[in-house]
Amino acid sequence: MAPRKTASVSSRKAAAKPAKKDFTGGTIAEFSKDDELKAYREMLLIRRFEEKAGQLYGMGFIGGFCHLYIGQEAVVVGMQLALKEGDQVITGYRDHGHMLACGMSARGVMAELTGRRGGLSKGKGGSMHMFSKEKHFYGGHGIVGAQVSLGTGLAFANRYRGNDNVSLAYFGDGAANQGQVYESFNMAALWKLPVIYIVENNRYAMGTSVSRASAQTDFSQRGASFGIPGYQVDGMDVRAVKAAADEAVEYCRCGKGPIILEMLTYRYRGHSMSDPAKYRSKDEVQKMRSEHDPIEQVKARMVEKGWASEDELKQIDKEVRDIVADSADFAQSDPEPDVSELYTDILL
Ligand SMILES: Cc1ncc(C[n+]2csc(CCOP(=O)(O)OP(=O)(O)O)c2C)c(N)n1
Ligand SMILES: [Mg+2]
Repeated sequence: MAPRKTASVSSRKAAAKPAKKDFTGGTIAEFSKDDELKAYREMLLIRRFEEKAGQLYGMGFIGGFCHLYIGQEAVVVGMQLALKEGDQVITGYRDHGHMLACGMSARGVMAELTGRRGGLSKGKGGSMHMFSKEKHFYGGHGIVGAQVSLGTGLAFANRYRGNDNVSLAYFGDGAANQGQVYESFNMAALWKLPVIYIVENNRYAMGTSVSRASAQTDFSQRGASFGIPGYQVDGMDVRAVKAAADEAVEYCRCGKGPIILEMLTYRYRGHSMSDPAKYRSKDEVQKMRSEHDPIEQVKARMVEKGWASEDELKQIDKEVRDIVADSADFAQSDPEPDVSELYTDILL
């Protein structure tokens, strides 16, 4: 068996200049003050949005499924920082963070959660099914693993059209065990499709830990038999994600084919809104929160470097909370779709 690779993509270039290492041994991007502030604001928006969504769910405003992304914010925010206009994103049902990172409006996402007219799917898709052609976001999918095939199809379309866009297909550690993932890997490698497969390894698929369900727990190696390179990345550090994203995007954009990034991350909340949480201890969750929280890491760095005072950070938090509060007000006051809309935009 090939030796386990634990370096991030960027470590391949690390020979010339010793770079700072994250806990996987990969390099981390140097962030300027503006980079840190941007990452902080965007991750905080996702965190506060999800906290509010959890509250609205508890109050009965959101029906059906709702999967929160709290804890995993650095993954989408770091990846998004490496994209250019036209690159596409597709993911599963834990999708609110991806949509906000793609620039879709907080109002549109929240109103979709509450099933209102102003929601991104006009109130008929719900938490797991939202799309934005304008922001190149292709969902939002409830069928575990299906987005991997669709994301491969997006890459095929880019190749066919001869543009240089890259598609990002996000999926979980559980989804990584689906058969269609490997059919996709085969085609993507065969045709050198520009797709980045991002495995968000948050250690659990519903209540099943990775070690109970996976024979090969190093997901970065899942493309080995197709010759797809893969790297593990500290998915709790937005700078490590950005460094890996930059190199993966460059690799795909210049026609070398698909690449896998395994993001080592963690979800703080339950799988969905009802989760007895018997499969892990409170200490485990608390340890991740206190030692690896992606937002606290940025905050601590900025304060230490004197790039932002506690007051300035509080002001950012206030601005973010205002956006979220506005989205929640809208999501409660916007009307539900008219009954006459029941069959519009629906495939029968
Ligand atoms: C094809 C299919 N099988 C099973 C399910 C039920 N299901 C929903 S989420 C989930 C776990 C997926 O876990 P993972 O891929 O690790 O994603 P995470 O929830 O951790 O983000 C399962 C089995 C489904 N929705 N679709
Ligand atoms: Mg998982």
